[in-house]
Amino acid sequence: MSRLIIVSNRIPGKSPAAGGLAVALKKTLSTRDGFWFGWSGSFSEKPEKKARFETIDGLRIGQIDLTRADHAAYYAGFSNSILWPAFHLRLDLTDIQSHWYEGYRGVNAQFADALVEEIEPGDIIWVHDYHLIPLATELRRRNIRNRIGFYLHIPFPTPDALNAIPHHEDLLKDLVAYDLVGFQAHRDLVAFNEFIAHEQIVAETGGKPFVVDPGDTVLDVFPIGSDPEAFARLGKSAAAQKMYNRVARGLNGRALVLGVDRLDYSKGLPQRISAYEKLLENNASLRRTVHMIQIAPPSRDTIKEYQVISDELDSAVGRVIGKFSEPDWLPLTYVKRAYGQASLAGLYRLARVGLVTPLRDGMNLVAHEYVGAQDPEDPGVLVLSRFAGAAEIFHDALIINPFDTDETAEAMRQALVMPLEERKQRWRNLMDAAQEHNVDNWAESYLDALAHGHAASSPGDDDTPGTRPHATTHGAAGKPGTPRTSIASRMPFFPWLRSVFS
Ligand code: ADQ
Repeated sequence: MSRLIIVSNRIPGKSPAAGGLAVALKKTLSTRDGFWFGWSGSFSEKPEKKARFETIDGLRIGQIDLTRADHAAYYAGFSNSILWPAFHLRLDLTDIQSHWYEGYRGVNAQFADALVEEIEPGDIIWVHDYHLIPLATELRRRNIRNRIGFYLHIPFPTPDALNAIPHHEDLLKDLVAYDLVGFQAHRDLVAFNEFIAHEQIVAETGGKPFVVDPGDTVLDVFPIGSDPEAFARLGKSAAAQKMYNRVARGLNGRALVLGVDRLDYSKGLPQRISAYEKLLENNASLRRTVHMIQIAPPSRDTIKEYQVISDELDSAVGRVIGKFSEPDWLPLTYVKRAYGQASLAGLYRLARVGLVTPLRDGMNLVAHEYVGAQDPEDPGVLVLSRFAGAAEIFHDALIINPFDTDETAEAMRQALVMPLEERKQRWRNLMDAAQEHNVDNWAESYLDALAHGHAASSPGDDDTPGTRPHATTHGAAGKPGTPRTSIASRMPFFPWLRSVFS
């Protein structure tokens, strides 16, 4: 089996909340040779070009330090003040400073310099997320001919939002320098195709289009998941039980409405608090029978927009507590810290309503974890945003528009009064979906497609180009000698787009 090199902004074990993803990829890497490469979390005076290796939790980890200035431009700057808000359709929150792009490309080049020394022929390279879009281009420039795949954990933007990103043409060329680009949801593949269709219209109306030639690059949908069985076991563990009992005692028979998120403006937290406010306003009889817990540890708090959302949430929470609290009943608890997976599993299991209501989200693993941790004999109800990638999988959740706080409040009410039989039936279907789309299947199907140069197979998809020979002879200027898998052949939604590529 080929060696696997996973590349991500941070290396596992060093980021604050080690989510299901790190656990899953660690598991994948533990079954084959290879290593994980990323930023160490430390700073150096000068840009480092040589990777340091160490073994963390039995995994070989390669890392480099970055200079403070490069890191600021690459991470807080271009990645999280331009790409993140634009990909989440929050152009109002972008902060465009032209010099950040240089830092972004510079760090990608630095990653490539360090990696090039370590890559052996036949290695498969799997690059993760928006911080590293240019990495394949940089590696190809250094004559790396291995198969390189990219996975985008966040949504792909609409054409207008993409057009608002400085150097987006370069970024699109960078994407098609990969052999495989994986998206979370069909919505994202459709958005990519829409950009190309839009440029075609520009051409047809006499404008100057930007031509993206996907060449041999396969673009496809690989919805990420969690390990629902592990969460089911964790939900019954002693550590989970401890949290469950502690909180259940405080609830004293009241129903728990739970939100668990990273504190980020994409997660729709002020809107969620407003919806809960409406639930209490419109249903006086529920007031003493429910309690909401929102867990939201701060993230990226050096960026101004994150301080703003934190203040906004503080104020929304204060408003609801002030408006409804009684000396012996509080409507809401807001906890600004991260919890370990076992504690979260205990809370998920206790919650009658799981609120996953982002304004836009790649997938949202909290939705998967909530489903996994439920008691099959007394499951809670998932209230899920239609703008989370998870909505393409979890059809038996109560699907809401998070911008419509009346609708979200009504879904919460329905969840709270839902008969046990309906809760069980819905949960069974949700659990089936979580199991089908678990994280092991995700990693396996992505790596299979990357190794064999084909798109993910889907039921009834009879034109999946799944049996072509391996594509291994990539050069810096295009990929001669490789089978051409045009994205038009993967366009069940836009058959008319085939003409664009023919
Ligand atoms: P995130 O935006 O970080 O990830 P999400 O998928 O919701 O979002 O959560 C990732 C992990 O963080 C989960 O395993 C969860 O348990 C953990 N987590 C969240 N809040 C926590 C808290 N308060 N305390 C402790 N742990 C917490 C990005 C994309 C998502 C995509 C993931 C994976 O934005 O859309 O689902 O990557 O691809």
